[in-house]
Amino acid sequence: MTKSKWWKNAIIYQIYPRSFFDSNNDGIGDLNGIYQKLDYIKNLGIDAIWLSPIYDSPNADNGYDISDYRNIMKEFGTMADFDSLIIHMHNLGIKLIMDLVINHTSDEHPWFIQSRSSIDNPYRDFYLWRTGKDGNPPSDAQAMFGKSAWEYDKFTDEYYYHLFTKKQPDLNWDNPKVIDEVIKICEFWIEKGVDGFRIDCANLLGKNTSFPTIGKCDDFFKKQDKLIFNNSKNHEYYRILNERVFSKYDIVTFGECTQVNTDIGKLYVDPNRKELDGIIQFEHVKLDDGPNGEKWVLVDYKPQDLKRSFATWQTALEGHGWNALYLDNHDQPRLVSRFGNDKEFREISAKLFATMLLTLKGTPFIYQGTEIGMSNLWLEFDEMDDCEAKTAYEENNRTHAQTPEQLLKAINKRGRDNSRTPMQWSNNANGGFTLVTPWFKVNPNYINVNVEKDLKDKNSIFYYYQLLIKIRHSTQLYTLGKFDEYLVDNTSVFAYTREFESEKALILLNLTANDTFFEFPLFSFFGNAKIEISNYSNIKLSKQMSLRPYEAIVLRK
Ligand code: TEU
Ligand code: CA
Repeated sequence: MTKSKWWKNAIIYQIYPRSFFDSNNDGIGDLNGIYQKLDYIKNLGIDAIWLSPIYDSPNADNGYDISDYRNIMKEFGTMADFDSLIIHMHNLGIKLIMDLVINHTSDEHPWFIQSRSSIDNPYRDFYLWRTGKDGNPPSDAQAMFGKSAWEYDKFTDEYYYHLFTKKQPDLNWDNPKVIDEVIKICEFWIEKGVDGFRIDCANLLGKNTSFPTIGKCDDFFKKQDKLIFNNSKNHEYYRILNERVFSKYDIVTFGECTQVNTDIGKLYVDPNRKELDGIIQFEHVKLDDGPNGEKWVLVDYKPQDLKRSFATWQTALEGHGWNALYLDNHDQPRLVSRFGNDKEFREISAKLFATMLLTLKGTPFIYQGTEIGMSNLWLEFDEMDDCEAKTAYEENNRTHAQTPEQLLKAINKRGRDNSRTPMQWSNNANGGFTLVTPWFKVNPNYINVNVEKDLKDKNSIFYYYQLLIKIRHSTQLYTLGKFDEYLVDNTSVFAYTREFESEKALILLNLTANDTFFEFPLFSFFGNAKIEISNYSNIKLSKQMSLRPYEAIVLRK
């Protein structure tokens, strides 16, 4: 079939259902809650929603541990609720992208219950089982959240492999029956009307299943590189999935690929290779990692690295594949706290990064709450929910790698709980998310940062996003235009043009909290251009120019 490229023009809104809106006051967000807020999402200008997992799950990793791919988690509602949600979305012209978690299942999935029951069970090979070595795990492979990737199972006296928590056993993609089952799951949801998939852990499915010894090395990622990241088998799987299911429908596939550079990334999304449509890569969300790729460190990212990272991906994928653009999501801290300034420049810096997100090439993903500038919060260890943070805490208790104070600071800076707090709808109790005690702490700043307030203020972050989206929808310039970078060596100002047929725009972004002087690029051409949008007023263009803290200007010819 000929596929339309609707997803190139689309602005996607990510919903983490547990924290979006609680419609029945049990403290947990749900599908009817999303239904009730669709007008709000439509008003923002959104074309499609990516829904984090809503399938049946014991919630060891908030739904990223699926126990039934064809049922809705009870707390979120029923299949009938899902059916009315998707009908209503489609009536409003909003498409639905489901999260496809196929690297692993829950240990409570019937396949795994069968698999662990005996060595000759037909489902045994759905997972990765190995015998231990003299009472030790089969290899020194480590899980993503720390600790061994092997869990001993007494029923059959063997170990199973899990890249995430021990409640998330990895599927064995070498088994063609696993692929057949995944294809059936895709078809089930496509028949229900979904418009695409965000593929979880997309570049981790294929593993080196001889599980060679990794040995001593401080860098977790380097260490596991050959074992789990970007195994060439992944490409084979996507070609099969593409041929047997993706290519048959007008759907989009975005692959979440951690640990890819542009050379590898291109392979997943080069249209000629017929694998995936778009790549969600991680380079820019690792700029504040420690020197050995550590997550729990206190390192500040450098604006020039952010520039370089985005420019590299923009250039490398030109003509070779499609980017997903994001600055935060349910796994990342809030963008204003991380890349901007969540104190005196919260609104201005939120608008600056909105400008960047919506003027680069690729499909922009806006994470719930980012459109009103929601920020990180402070949590004590006993208030945390995220399994990754909890594992880090337990591990640190064992190894004493950091003082508890250092670790607490680091988790509060980088942890996933930051983005998972309930959506702040109003300044009513619990931010208007629920009438009862919510499942998770609400950021206390909901009094000042909430949807109701933004909707009343014409200068709000919300309306700035709305305007940017309108602008992006009014032309093909920002969707298809070529990207060219200027002021490459400037450590503060990210400057680039987008060009499509006779249209051209210059984007000037001061990524810092300081006034910044620079030599205006292409002044003779853009010096008299119209200001398409800016987060400041009173702009005077000149050849020697200065930008105010987090100032963003888009000039259009
Ligand atoms: O994340 C996959 C992933 O690559 C992890 O490294 C993730 O970035 C982690 O949060 C880093 O600290 C996906 C999901 O987005 C995540 O929520 C799940 O926990 C994970 O898969 C397992 O399903
Ligand atoms: Ca509820």
